[in-house]
Amino acid sequence: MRNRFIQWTILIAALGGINAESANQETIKEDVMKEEISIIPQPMSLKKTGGAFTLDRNAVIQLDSSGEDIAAIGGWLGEWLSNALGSEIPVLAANAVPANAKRIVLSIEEKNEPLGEEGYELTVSTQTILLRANRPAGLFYAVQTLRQLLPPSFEKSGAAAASCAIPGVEIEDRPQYRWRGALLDCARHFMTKDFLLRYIDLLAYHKLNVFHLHLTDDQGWRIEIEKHPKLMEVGAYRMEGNERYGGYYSKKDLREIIAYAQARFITVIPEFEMPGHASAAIASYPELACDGQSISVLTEWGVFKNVFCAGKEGAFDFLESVLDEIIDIFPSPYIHIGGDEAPRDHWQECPLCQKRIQEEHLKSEAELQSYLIRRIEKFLSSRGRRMIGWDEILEGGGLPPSAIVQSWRGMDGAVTASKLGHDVVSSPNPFVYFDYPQEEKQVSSKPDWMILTTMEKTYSFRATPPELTPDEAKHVLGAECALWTEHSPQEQVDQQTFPRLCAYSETVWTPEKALDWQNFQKRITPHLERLAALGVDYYR
Ligand code: TNX
Repeated sequence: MRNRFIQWTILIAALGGINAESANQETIKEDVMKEEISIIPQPMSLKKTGGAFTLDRNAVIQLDSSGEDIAAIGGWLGEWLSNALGSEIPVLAANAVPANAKRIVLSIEEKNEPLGEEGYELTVSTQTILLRANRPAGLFYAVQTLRQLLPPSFEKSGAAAASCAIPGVEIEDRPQYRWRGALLDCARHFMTKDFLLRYIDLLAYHKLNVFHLHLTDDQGWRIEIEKHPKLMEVGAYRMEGNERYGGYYSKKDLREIIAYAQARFITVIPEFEMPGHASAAIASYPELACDGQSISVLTEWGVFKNVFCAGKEGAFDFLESVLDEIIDIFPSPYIHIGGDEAPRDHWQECPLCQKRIQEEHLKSEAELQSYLIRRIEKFLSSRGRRMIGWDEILEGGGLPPSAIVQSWRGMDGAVTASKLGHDVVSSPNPFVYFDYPQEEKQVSSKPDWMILTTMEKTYSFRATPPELTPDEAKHVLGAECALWTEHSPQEQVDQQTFPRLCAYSETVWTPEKALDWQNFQKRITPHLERLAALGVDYYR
């Protein structure tokens, strides 16, 4: 440990231009090349300024203003540094800091408009580290960057070093996109609450700000809805052999997850799938389907014909009452209603669906689907929320302009939707689909999955389709990567997510012209050490 610390001090000192006389020059050179400053996602601008700030037990954290956010961010940083340095780093108001103290200054001050809501400046000089942002989110991201200027051992619990030299830099940074999301499918496999909290920490570390929870599907219902208790009694579990497998999140769990995410500037967006991927709900309440036949929560993967009936008013009552409880739990301005992969076979044979088609002067089952989507959109708008759905919600036409389209079948949905004036979130399969294998050797056990999503492929992802005009491109809010978990129980999630998520984070944060795969490859190696220190079981 001590050896490692000395190496770090020397190499960081060397990076900063300090002459580490007593050290063996050969070793320094090698280490310097290995351990360049490497931040992921790459900041918009970074200049090395020489010199270094020696961080040790004498440093203090200075808060330049009062307020809950700055106190929380300073408090977190103070605890984290105290833990790593093995001695208390005080967090003080500006007037309580001794005149000649070495200080880490946190400042929230509206000054530099281009930094926007999420940008920040980070300056490291010999006596001071300054983190400044217009808004709390920016300050939070400045802290994430500062973490990456320190050795990976600082991420482990327990004292890492008594001191450490941080290279002199000037960083100015802000995100490329305002919607930088990650989807986790907790329906196909259930993940514990603690696991989700840890996942949120890892998203925040990569400066992502949307956590999309896929909560309902054919193989499980994962959200407590008081009005419909069978969703939890029946829908939340499936049989795996002789074992009952599943679980769901209580409202209390979800509120805790949401608050935890909010403290890390992450919005949690819930997804309630309709009209398809509805088997777990229909297993709980068969009357929601056209034929009313009872079914079991499914144990196989794929696309199934069990969809909500679009002819029965009772089915709409169910959808709306569930949405009301979801709205009550989730403060997110956006509610995801799925909308993908909904076969219309049952609707073709259902007298009530056919009656609805006639009465509403619809021309087809596709239009019946868009009738359902429009009705739900109207309901959500009446509750002050915006609807988001997968690109199938474009089918059948008539989608209200405020609806957001999430493009997953490649980028066609993104192009069509933004040309129609809808806001768009890009999630093209397979580029940002982390359920796909990352190399050939992973494929053998899943013969139908021959498409690879390598880290390089993910890095080549661009949220904005090149064919859009500048005005159309303004509709691209950003992107989401997705981990569908048919083949990934909780213990597999790290391997599927990392390190591809690191590459993805850069595509949504870093300005497009600064994206550079060669350069990223150099930075990912030290970044993997950080992930290891954080206990991430990344794919090797
Ligand atoms: C398609 S992406 C789905 C998911 C599957 C995924 C597997 C989307 C809207 N629907 O239900 O899990 O493919 O890659």
